[in-house]
Amino acid sequence: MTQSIQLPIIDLTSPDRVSTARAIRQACLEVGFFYLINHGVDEKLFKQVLEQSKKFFSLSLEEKMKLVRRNHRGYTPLYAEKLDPSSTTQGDSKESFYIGSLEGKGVVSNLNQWPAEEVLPCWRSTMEDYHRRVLDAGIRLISLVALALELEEDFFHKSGACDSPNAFLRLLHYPGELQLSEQVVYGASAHSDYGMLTLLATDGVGGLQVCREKFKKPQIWEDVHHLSGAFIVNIGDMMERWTNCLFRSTLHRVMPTGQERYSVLRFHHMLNSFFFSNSLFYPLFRSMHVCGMLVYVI
Ligand SMILES: O=C(O)CCC(=O)C(=O)O
Repeated sequence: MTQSIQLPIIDLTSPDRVSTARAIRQACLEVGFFYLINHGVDEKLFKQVLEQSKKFFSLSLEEKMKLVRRNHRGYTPLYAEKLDPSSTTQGDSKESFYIGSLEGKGVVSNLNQWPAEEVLPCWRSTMEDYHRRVLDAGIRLISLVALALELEEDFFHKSGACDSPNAFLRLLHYPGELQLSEQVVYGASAHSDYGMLTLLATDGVGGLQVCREKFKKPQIWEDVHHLSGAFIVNIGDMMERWTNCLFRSTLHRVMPTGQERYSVLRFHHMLNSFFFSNSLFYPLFRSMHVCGMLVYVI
């Protein structure tokens, strides 16, 4: 039987920011996952997002394929993705819809695709509202992450990293029927996220699992429970790299449960100019030295 993991709970409104930052640090060192509560995104809005997401995925395949993914935005059909390329099974049993940043300039502006208003009224405005509100929560969280790294609270903001985040909202639908073959068909096969932070909200149906020791064989997977109203936050590869593996980008997957499942992810990546700027990398690398965990040498 799979064990469950007890993730730490971080309260975004706690007035004691020093203790909160300490708790985030501990969570990121040990698991790379935590629950975020009091994040300011209204439960009612999340329910509307789930409703609208259900409406989109219930459209005919022909209708959904009109918005097939282009420029990393739009619809991806069932089995079209396999997050673990080493897995010998067919593609992942999920369909998804990607919405890129709303604030893009130049070549990235207006690349998002939207269902027509007459097909799904209020769909676009609901998604845009949610996208912006989760961005606000993410930006507040990033200040605490800076503190957790023993950096100035406004480190990421001052360096311009939050000005126009390269952030994606991703709607997911796992249809839920179990295959009657020998092969396990994953909802989402094992992977880590490549960005900085991910904020995940689900409809409460289980299936999410984490593997704390990605290099250990056999791998041990633990169930992550739903906590009503909370985001499940995890660290991505970019943050793991910035912190020289101090913060962990943990392997995770979604197992089939036989139940239909909906989830919504918001990925926070940072500006490319931030990522490639050595002068900005340097303070993070120095802070790794303090922890005696130098792995990458620049
Ligand atoms: O749907 C979920 O609970 C997680 C999905 C996920 O990890 C992903 O798509 O990167």
